[in-house]
Amino acid sequence: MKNLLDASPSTTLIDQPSPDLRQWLREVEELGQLQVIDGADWRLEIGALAEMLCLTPQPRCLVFDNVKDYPAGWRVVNNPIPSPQAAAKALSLPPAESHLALVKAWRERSRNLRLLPAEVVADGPVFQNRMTGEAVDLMRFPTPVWHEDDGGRYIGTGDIVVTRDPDSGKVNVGTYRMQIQTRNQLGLYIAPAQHGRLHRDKYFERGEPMPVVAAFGMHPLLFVASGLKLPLGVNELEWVGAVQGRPVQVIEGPVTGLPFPANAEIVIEGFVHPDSTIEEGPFGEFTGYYASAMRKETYVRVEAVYYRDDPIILGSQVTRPPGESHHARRVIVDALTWEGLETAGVPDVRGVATLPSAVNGFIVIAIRQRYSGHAKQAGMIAAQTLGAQLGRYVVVVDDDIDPSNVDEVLWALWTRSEPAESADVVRGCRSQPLDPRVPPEKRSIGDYAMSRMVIDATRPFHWREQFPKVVGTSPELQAKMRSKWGQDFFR
Ligand SMILES: Cc1cc2nc3c(=O)[nH]c(=O)nc-3n(C[C@H](O)[C@H](O)[C@H](O)COP(=O)(O)O)c2cc1C
Ligand SMILES: [Mn+2]
Repeated sequence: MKNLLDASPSTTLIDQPSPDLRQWLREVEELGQLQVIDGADWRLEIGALAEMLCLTPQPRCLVFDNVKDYPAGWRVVNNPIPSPQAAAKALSLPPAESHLALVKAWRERSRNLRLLPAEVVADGPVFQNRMTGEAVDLMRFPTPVWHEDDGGRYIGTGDIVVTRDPDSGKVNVGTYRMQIQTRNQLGLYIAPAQHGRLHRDKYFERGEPMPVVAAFGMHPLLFVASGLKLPLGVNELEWVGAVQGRPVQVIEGPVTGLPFPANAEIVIEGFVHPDSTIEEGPFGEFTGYYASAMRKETYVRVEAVYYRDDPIILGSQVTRPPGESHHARRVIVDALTWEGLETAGVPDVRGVATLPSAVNGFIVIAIRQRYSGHAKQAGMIAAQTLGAQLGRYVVVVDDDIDPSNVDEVLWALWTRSEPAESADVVRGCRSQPLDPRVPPEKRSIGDYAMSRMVIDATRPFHWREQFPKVVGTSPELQAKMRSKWGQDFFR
């Protein structure tokens, strides 16, 4: 199926090339948020520095150059979208002051989003170098060993993996981890229910290998989209085209026919064969735990590799949260949860935030209470939205609380909830194998359902007017202080 344009909105910038990772790095440099690090070892040092530098007050996008054992210019990037400012840029939104402002701006934008088919081109920078057949050698790239107990080198962390549904012909792009096993074997872990996994199951049921394309190094919006649970059937390349207002330029791979960005840094083509497995893992995961022991997993037999001159691997140091910034993705996920609440008819939602320290295991909803039961309704529904995939806790707060501010949320939780009355547990909700708290006996039978707690931390509706008055300098008095002592005084 060709991804040719059937409709192009007037705002489309067809004559311009799709932005690539290099252009993005220049933009981040202009923001003053880029840091180049020379001389790190691919064995653990890139991973350690990436983790440690994400914990600084103002984390930057890191570019590792002159990696030990590799030529200058063959780089590894981490934390490509280091700040809310950069997130706004990546999502083509005007700069916004707060997380909530970005979520609101995104909700406006996404209402008019129309998928934009990719533009197929014959050639691109990714074809500057190639290795095929026996010449394929994945060891050529400065792939890090990210964590001390990892089972090997993971070239696929900030990757995009392209597959096609053999029934509908629809293309999907997902981020799934890829471990280099040998010079032409790439481990590929796709969790159950992922779109790429549904594709794989269909090919395997027919006894056929699954064609796969993966790119390492591309504009970070592609990585954002690829790590997002967009609806099944949505081609993430078309979604990126819609957000950027111009089609993503793709090449259809000579081996698989699958599309990949023409200006990607490194691309592989190959096949996942049924009944063919290799040792994969362990790997330090985003939950903050090593997810799985070394075990048998399917892999890609790589038939061709294309790469640009001086290729750049886009990595993602997945580690104990908050880790690298997933701000752009959070904006979209929070907007989706908000949308879900409105679709279900919950009125007066004023904010939604997942807290970075708990990935999507802790969701906060702010509402303006309208009736008794409103808060619990919002919490129960939010607990089952797509945003709550690895959900654990949902806390509902009044709209004087910024749901993205941990201090405000904990204060509200402590002072406005009463554990014996305000919390409810829902059992048997969806979780997944990466959830570290799934007990061994359930894990062994493939039962990953876990419980969720919904906590109403709003002022109790029926006596909210009698709730003690909040202490704090009023906005008016704050403004007066600012104008008297000057804005800089409060930095
Ligand atoms: C950095 C990063 C690494 C990820 N690694 C994996 C992985 O190894 N396996 C997996 O199944 N999902 C992984 N995910 C989650 C999926 O990318 C995400 O669920 C996405 O929705 C998958 O795309 P799909 O919905 O089209 O299947 C990762 C996400 C990110 C952001
Ligand atoms: Mn998908």
